[in-house]
Amino acid sequence: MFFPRASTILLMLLMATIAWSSGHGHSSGDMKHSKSMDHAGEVSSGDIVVMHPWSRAVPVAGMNAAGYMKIMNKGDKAVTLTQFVSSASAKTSLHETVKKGDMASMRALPEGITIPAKGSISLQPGGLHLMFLKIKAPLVEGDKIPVTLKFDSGTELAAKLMVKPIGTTDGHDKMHH
Ligand SMILES: [Cu+2]
Repeated sequence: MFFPRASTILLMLLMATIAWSSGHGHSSGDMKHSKSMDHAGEVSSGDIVVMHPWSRAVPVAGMNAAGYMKIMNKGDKAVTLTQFVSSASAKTSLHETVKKGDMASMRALPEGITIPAKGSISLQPGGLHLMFLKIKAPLVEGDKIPVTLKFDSGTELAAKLMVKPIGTTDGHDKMHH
């Protein structure tokens, strides 16, 4: 009885491994490797390209978190990012950080964020950003947060924000520059 059972378990493990690797693109299973391969995290839909989507580790559920990326519009009409959707937080919002003297505060952008024709915008610390209001679970370095961006053109784009260490200010992986 032992051998058939053991081989069944082995078969299941093998199948799980196959499912895992096919679901993870060119992942070698090596964490260090997959991290660098996902450096860009670039995705596109229609005229819109999202580059380098990232977030920052947040240790406690219920806190807010920010998301950053570069968004390019290759089309010849301006497009407005109206909303983003994520299962990572109870609510989401588009925000801008505004500095007055030494004070930095955030304001919501209910009208969305417009990307000019043949242009791009950068969501980055100190400026425009996605805001996750009350995250459901801590954001852990190396996690990828699924986010769907919605545009007034009807374009929807699914991106994955790479979670960088606490304290990261530009999201760029120094190893690759
Ligand atoms: Cu904010």
